[in-house]
Amino acid sequence: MSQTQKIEIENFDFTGLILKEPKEKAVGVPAIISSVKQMAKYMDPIDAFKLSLKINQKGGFDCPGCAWPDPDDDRSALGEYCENGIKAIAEEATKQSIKADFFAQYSVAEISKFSDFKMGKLGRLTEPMVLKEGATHYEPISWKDAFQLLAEELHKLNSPNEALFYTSGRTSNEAAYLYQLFVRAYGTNNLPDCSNMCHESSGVGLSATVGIGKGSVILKDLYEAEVIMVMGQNPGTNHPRMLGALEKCKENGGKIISVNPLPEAGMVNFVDPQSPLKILKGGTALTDLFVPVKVNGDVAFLKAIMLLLLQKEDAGEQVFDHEFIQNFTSNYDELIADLRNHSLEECVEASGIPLSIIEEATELIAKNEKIIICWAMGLTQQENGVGNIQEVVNLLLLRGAIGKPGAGTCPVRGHSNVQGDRTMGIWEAPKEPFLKKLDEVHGINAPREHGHHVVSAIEAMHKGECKLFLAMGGNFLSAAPDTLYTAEALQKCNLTAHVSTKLNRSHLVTGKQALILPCLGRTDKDIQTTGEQFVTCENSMGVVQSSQGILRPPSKQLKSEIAIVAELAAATFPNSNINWMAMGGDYDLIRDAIESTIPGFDQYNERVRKPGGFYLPNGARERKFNTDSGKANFTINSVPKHTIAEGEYIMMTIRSHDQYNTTIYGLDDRYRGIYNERRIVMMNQEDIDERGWKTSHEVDLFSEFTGIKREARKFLIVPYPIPRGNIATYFPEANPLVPIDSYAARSHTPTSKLVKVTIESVS
Ligand SMILES: Nc1nc2c(c(=O)[nH]1)N[C@H]1C(S)=C(S)[C@@H](COP(=O)(O)OP(=O)(O)OC[C@H]3O[C@@H](n4cnc5c(=O)[nH]c(N)nc54)[C@H](O)[C@@H]3O)O[C@H]1N2
Ligand SMILES: Nc1nc2c(c(=O)[nH]1)N[C@H]1C(S)=C(S)[C@@H](COP(=O)(O)OP(=O)(O)OC[C@H]3O[C@@H](n4cnc5c(=O)[nH]c(N)nc54)[C@H](O)[C@@H]3O)O[C@H]1N2
Ligand SMILES: [Mo]
Repeated sequence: MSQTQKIEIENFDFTGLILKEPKEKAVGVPAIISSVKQMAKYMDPIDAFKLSLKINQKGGFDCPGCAWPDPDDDRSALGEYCENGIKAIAEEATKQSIKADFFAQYSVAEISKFSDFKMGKLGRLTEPMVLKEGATHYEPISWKDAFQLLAEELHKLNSPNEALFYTSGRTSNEAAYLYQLFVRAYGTNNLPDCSNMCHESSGVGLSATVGIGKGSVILKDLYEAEVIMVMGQNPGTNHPRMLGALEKCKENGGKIISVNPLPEAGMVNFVDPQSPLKILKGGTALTDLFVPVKVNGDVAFLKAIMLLLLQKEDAGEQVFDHEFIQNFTSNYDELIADLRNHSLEECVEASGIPLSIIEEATELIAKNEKIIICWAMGLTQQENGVGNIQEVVNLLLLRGAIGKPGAGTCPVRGHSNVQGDRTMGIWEAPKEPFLKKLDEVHGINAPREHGHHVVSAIEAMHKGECKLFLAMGGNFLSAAPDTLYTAEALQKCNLTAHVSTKLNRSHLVTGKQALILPCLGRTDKDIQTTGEQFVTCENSMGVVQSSQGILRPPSKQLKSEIAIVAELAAATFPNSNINWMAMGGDYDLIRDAIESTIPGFDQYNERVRKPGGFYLPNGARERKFNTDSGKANFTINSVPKHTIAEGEYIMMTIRSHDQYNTTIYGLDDRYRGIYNERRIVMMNQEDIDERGWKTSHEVDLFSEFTGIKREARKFLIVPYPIPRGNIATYFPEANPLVPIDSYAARSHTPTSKLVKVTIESVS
């Protein structure tokens, strides 16, 4: 560790809490005003206008916000945008930029004192920088020297498995494919990615039950569904365009059930920003039934529904789809036998939900055929994240609600190309057929031994087993669990290097040496030796589309992620059989290689040039279940039990309305009525009263796990309608409390929504 470097993992200053009534309506005029303000403040007006016409349009660029799909035909002429998409774009296409003089002026230790919000507002990174061993300041380095340094450090390692190659989910298909090819040609499967912290539980649970790690529905199915149950997701903030789809469902007579410990604004009432008439009318009440589940009460809730359905069956009413169960599933008898071992009372109690509400939900599920269940982090970031997803599948299978119009599974992805990155082979546990193809197509000898996921990668660095960390995007330090432990782990590396658009905390807590490699973003024009390029992405529903930026990049020194991988590979393997530089200069060649390696990409270059792109094959959608049994599998998942000691609470760490993961756009959480402060704890009023505290009371938070006590200091209490015994804080401020060794069984996803904490008063 460099002596001069202090571990400054957070900025602890309060910014001045203001509380208002939580909103009942999402989007509408305030959202338009908020997004226009954001664009006007940080972007060049002409750039803002050009971009607003191209967001998520056919032939435009893919919004770097979320992975929600674009309509196949009826795209809004105003641009398929949303408030938070605009914020994501304004953050990237900002007119501010950071140049070498900034790094000369401020030492790493000084920059570490900036808040995440302030850091983001510094603007785009513009030239490659190096932090030399023992140095206090970053200094400029040429691209050639940067690649040389990385190549030398890679060659110095005792084994390729001592290097780690992280990916965040904004990386295009082409960049992801080339990157994993480079990593496997180098000789390791150490490809941890943000998905490990995100929807990994969905991938594992769905693969085991329905044979594909992705959802089974397309956008049209949501419009046609009779019931959509949204579980553990806050679309008003994180997938605002999804609200439009839910509204269409309602207009067609569908019902929406929202299962969440919090009454999230977007789910209560939605005003379509693209419809002036609807804005005037005041919008649609989206949620028909709000189910205030306790944190981690979802398996109990789903089992309670299944028990009530079973009671109906026992009484002679046919509510299970026996024909479907007979023809397409296995393990039905085992599931029913296990269900009979559970009592309804036990499940109702563990869910925290009044029986009457569960009965209402059951009626909706029993009376309707076309059922979709959508979910996000509330289900995946749990100890039993995989069990949660498998239980969702059990319910859908009992009702035959998969592989037919208007029905199926809908995990709503986070990063705009996180699903595509996995399709391209960004995975620590690749399957043999993929590796075999890679070997054939590129003449490499891809390693077969599985590599590190995020949690084991951090542990391996901490133990000194991994010494080089390269990140393709993201903010590993702040996104990972157990911030202090992760900081120590990164500091044990010889070299940490980040391909990034913006400065973040991962650039400041480094190995002995560090590199910042600045790259083009989604909105930037990308010109290579053979001319202007486009890239492709896969959205949450398996549609592959092109994306082409239109703005002049903020600096001539920026390279595309693809060019960076190509040049790094060429520097690392001077005598390679693979023509890395040719692929870096002409992305069509990478797409040709993808077509040869990965099923579903036939005539890739041709089909992706058609407006709207193409759908990837999806077995579950056609009731072709690619599992060992060849059928969809019912699974047995136990109801989690939590022993909560006196004074302990279960904490979930969630996103505010003004952030994109670790990027803090602003300090307000408008829909929740929490303004100008992020260091807050949402807590039930009765729990607050029990402690004798008042609003804004200052507290410290502690978590104890496997004998280690962790802390996060300085938070303010905010009364909020949340179940008793549960509290909520924001990610990443509360990440120091998420224990490194607390993760979901089988998916290794950190339990960011299930952290046992105690709260202590400061005064
Ligand atoms: N604007 C914006 N958009 C984003 C992001 C962003 O940060 N900002 N992030 C992107 C990424 S990477 C992702 S993964 C997604 C995240 O999208 P979400 O999953 O919607 O994000 P979170 O804020 O983590 O919200 C989790 C929700 O689950 C609920 N919840 C917590 N615990 C439980 C539980 O035990 N059971 C149930 N039923 N609910 C629970 C919380 O109250 C909250 O409403 O959004 C993507 N889109
Ligand atoms: N406690 C807690 N922890 C969590 C979560 C939680 O809910 N609670 N959520 C988890 C989830 S779902 C996720 S997905 C992870 C997110 O983990 P990450 O994906 O690692 O984090 P981000 O904050 O999205 O990364 C932001 C950085 O990405 C870089 N960047 C942005 N666009 C580009 C680009 O186009 N190219 C390149 N090369 N770089 C770019 C910028 O430098 C920016 O600072 O965090 C996880 N951590
Ligand atoms: Mo995510």
